[in-house]
Amino acid sequence: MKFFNALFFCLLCVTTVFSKESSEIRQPTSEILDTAPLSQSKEEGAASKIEEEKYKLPFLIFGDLRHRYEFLYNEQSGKEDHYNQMRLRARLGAKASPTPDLDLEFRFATGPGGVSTNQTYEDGTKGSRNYEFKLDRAFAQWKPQPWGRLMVGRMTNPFLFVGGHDMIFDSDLNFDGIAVALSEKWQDLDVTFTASEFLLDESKDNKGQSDMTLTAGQLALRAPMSTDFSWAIVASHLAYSQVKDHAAVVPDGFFGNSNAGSVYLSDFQINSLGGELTYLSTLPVTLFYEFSKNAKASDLSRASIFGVRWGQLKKSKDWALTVDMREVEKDSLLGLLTDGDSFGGGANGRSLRLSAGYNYSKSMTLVLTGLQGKKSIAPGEDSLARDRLQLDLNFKF
Ligand SMILES: [Ca+2]
Ligand SMILES: [Ca+2]
Repeated sequence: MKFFNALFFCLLCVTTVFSKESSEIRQPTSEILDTAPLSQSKEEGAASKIEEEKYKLPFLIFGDLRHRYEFLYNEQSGKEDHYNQMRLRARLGAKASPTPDLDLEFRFATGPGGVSTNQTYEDGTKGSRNYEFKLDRAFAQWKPQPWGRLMVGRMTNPFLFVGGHDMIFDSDLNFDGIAVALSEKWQDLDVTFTASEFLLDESKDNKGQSDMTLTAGQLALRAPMSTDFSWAIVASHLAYSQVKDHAAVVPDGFFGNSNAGSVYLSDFQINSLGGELTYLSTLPVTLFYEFSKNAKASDLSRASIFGVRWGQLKKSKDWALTVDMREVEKDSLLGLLTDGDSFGGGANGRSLRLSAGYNYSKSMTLVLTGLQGKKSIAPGEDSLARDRLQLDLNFKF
C-alpha cells in the first residue's frame, strides 16, 4: 500500500510541477522586459535597455529530482534482512559561457556525495527537518582550441567508458583536480586522449603517509563500420598513489578491498580495455565489454562487465532496456569509487542488472531496475545475497 501511496504522491507532484505557473516562472527575462510601458521617454528607454542587459541571464539554470522507491534484500551471515525505503535525489546547477572559449559549471546536490547523492527520507535527519544540500560540482572548462580543453576544479568525470558503464566509477562521482582532453578527427575516426590528476585524500604529512591521488590517462577511438554499425575501443590506465598502508579514506571503510590493521593491503594500478559495437537505427542496440586488471595485486585482481543496451531515452515516448553483468574481484578496482548499487557497492562481488526506462515526456522518466548480486565472493569467504528493486520517477528542467 505504501508503494501505491508513494506513486500517487509522485503523480500529484508531476501535475503540479508541469502546471501553467511553472512555465510562467521560466519565461525568458527578455520577454518579461519587452512588456515595458509604451509611454517611456527615450532616456528611460535607454536606462531600461541597460537594466535589460543587466538582468538578461547570461547562464543556464538546470536541475533534476528523483523520487525512488526501493526494496532491498541484504543477507547477513546466518540470517536475512530485507527492508524498503524511499529516497530523494535533488540537484540544482548553473552553467555559463562568459566568453566563447570558457565554460563554468556549479551544482549542488543532496546526499553525502562520492558514489551517492541519495537522501533517504527521514533517515538520519528525521521529523521533517531539512536536508543538507552540498557543493557537488564547481569547475571551469577552458577550450582555447576546438581540439583541446582543460578542466580545473571539482568536475564531472572527464573519462568515457564503453556503454556508459559504471563498473570503475559510479555515475554520481565528481573529481577534484585537473584534467586535459585532446580530440581530433581523421576521416571517420574520432580520437580522444584524456589525462587527469585527481586528489582522493589530502595529507599535510610529507614524511610518512602523503596525498592519495589518481593519475589517469585514456585513449578512446570511435568510428563507423558501415552505414548501420559503429565501433569504439577505449584503453585506460588508472594509477592510484599511496593506497597500500593507507587508512580508510571515508569512515565507512574499505568497500570490499583487502585490509588489515585498519589499512589497505594492496596498491592499485589498473589497466583497462573496453570495446563497444552499436547498431544504428531509431532503436539503437549497443553491446559492450570491458576488462580491467590491477597490476599491483598478485591475486583477485580482475574485473569485467558485459552489457547490452536497446533503445535510448532522449525524446518524449522513448524507451530503453539495459542488461549488464559484472564481476569485481577483491583487489581489482578501488572499491571506494565503483558503482554503489551493484552487490551493495565496492569490490568483491558480482551482479546482474536489468533496467527498463520510459520517457513520458522529455522532462519526466520512469525507470524500473532490478539488481541481483552477491558480495564477498573471494575464495574462503561466505558469499552473501545483495538484491534490490528500484522504481524511479525522474523529473528535470
Ligand atoms: Ca551511485
Ligand atoms: Ca598534501
